[in-house]
Amino acid sequence: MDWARVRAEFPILDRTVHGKPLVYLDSAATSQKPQAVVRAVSDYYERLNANVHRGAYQLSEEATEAYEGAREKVARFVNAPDPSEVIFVRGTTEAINVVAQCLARGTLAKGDRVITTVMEHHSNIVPWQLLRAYHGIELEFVGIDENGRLDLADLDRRLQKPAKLVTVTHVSNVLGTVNPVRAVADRAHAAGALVLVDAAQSVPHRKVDVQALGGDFVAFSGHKMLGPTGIGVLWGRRAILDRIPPALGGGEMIREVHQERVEFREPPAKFEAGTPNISGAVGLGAAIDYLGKFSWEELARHEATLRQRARRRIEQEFSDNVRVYGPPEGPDRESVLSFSLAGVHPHDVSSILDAEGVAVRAGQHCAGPLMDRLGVPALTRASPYLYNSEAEIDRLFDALAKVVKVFAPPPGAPRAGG
Ligand code: C6P
Repeated sequence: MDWARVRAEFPILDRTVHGKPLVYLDSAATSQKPQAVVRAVSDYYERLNANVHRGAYQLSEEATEAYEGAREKVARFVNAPDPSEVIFVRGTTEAINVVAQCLARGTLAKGDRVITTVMEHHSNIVPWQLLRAYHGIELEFVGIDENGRLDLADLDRRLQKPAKLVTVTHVSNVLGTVNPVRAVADRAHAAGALVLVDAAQSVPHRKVDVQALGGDFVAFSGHKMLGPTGIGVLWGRRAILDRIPPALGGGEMIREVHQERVEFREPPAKFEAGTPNISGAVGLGAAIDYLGKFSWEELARHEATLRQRARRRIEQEFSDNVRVYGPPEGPDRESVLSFSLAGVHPHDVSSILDAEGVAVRAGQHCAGPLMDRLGVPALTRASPYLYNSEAEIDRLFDALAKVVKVFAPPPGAPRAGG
């Protein structure tokens, strides 16, 4: 694969910041979009725009076809048994909140146990904390080991008592750990619990097959996988979707409404109240088509090359002052590279990198409990994707060398700024 040509398909990557060519290394926060996705969205508005599922006219039928076509693409992309199991939502956060609200209505009751993990993003913690506060559920956190891997023995211990749900991230947005979701799901199911998988950080980088993962719900966001913002997916097993009540009520999701009675439509409509993000779904479909141009293996090889470059530079030049978090290179390690630089706050690191044109994220990464567990206030995170090059990884570390110079002068040297 000619990755330089791939990069050329992302117009934003041509721009400069602070007079320097942009090096975008924050794709775990949101990915950039190829021209094909931008064009699909504008094309939708230029040629197809109408509301879906309502109009008895051609334009609405075409918009509906485009929207439902995107659903079918998503279903094939994640190997869902049926497109009716694919619910369009705003993103991972909304998907998990929808599950929480649906389960709060009849499945989870006061005292029921929900098990999450300490490495979750806030979007897989706070919805459950809300159920704890307002519905009286109990919430527990599975721990991690020194390398940032999930402690399966801890999960087993917790599953010895009845639990209703185990909810786990497939890939950590901070540690890059790829969790053994199938093993977690099998254990949880054996204990009679449902399983939710947060696939926000895995779907952009590796084949996610919802059937192979073994969960009951899988959530992910379009904007991290080259698609537009404001569109995401909740996949759920049809038998469960049939059984649980909807989270939101309104138009589109009903069969009949009378003063005393309401009947819902079948999934997915039951879970999609109101006018959906039609252009977003079309853009997500275009992102899936775009990703389909690469094999997962060649994408993984490219990302591994970038990571190896980063690791080499760290070992050779920063071994004294940079600490990388998460498991070592291996099959259970994904792209994100979170690190601390001795004596320098991550916000200072990221501002100096920004001045050099390098965009990374600094802070808690919406993972407060994980920061507590790691005993750090914040981390700097570089998260490359398919459009990045080894030369850009070098730009990151050349800029980091400047950070070191500014903040950590060798003993005896004058401090920067006098
Ligand atoms: N993580 C990051 O910089 P939304 O915002 O709904 O699209 O995705 C939320 C979310 C859920 N789970 C995981 C594992 C995630 O990484 C994210 C988003 C971004 O790490 C923004 S905080």
